[in-house]
Amino acid sequence: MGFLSSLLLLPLTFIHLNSAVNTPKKNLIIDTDLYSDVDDAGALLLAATSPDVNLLAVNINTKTTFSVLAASAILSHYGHSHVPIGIPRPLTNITFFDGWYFSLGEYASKTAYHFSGGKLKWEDRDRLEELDDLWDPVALYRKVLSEAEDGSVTIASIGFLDNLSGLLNSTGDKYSSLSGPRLLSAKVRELVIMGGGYPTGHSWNFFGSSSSLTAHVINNWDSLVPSVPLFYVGDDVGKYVLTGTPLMTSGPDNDPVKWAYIWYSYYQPRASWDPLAVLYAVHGLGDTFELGNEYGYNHVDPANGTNTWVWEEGRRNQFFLRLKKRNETVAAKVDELFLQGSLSAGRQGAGRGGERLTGQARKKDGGGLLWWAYLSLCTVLGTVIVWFSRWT
Ligand SMILES: [Ca+2]
Repeated sequence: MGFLSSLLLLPLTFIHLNSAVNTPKKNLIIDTDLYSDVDDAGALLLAATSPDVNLLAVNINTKTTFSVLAASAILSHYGHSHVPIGIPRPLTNITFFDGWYFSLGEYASKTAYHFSGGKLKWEDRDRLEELDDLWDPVALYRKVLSEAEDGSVTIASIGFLDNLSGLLNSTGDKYSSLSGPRLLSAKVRELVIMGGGYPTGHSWNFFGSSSSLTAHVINNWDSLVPSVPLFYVGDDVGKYVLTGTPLMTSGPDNDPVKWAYIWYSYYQPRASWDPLAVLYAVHGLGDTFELGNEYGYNHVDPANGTNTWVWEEGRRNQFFLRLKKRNETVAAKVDELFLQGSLSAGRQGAGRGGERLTGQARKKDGGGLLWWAYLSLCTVLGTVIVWFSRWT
């Protein structure tokens, strides 16, 4: 087949790609500690802008009003103001302070204030607990799961496991007569947990809130919910996948996650623990991940949150992931998705936040448009090259 004939077939290629996009979206619930690290915001960006995701709910597993308001602002910016949000009570007004490195900034309150266009508004921060729009996380889990198609939901836990522990303890209610474990068994396809080290580790997500609640979920999962596989994205997987620079330098100026990264890291790229967990939750292993084990299970010490992999051949329901590619290659992929998602929201006019930012703080986003034009050109040229090499 000649080169010109191949060019004529290009539209068919795009029709094929389009049909792939029309495959059923993945039902996803995110459980996040959007507060002490900005990679949660990056993970929300990926989930909210992926064409392959049907975002059912976002549960917060800290107790600060700023986490809720920031989540609402981010979801609203990407056109998902309808997605329900849950958080445990009572709420606090505590903000993040970097007492480890004394180098990281606080972003949740700034995102909440400067991009307050979500369903939950900055002006309502003192009466959030009274609002029907703010869910109890266990009730939200139960409502959303009860309404979902059987075996269709993926849960991505990218913070503490307190809410999931509550769900496991829950009993029948107005949403479902099933207990928490039975509801999970009926509705959930897989649970993805960001946290731990493999084969052993001491992870913030496991000890930072409650080691005993983490142990409750992980140590009892296979007996309470044996039909649902559990996948771990360990601390080592995303630690050296440094991302955020293209978003910070070239993302649209009205994007709350761009600003969250700037406020948190001062233009330094950040580890991608949570974005990689969401990437796996949405796309599976793909060409990015591989399984680190064939058998065994995770055990968490309820006293201190330390985890250890137990190599038992008869247990084949839990898996930890490894990267299949170099850290830099995976980082480039995440950065591309960050920027594509950010720019797509800007083009659709979904994001109108950031009005409170001063002119001094804002920057022109012309670089973002140039980057998008460059990506589009690369896509077209890449398609032409593939067809040329295949058919000539
Ligand atoms: Ca997190």
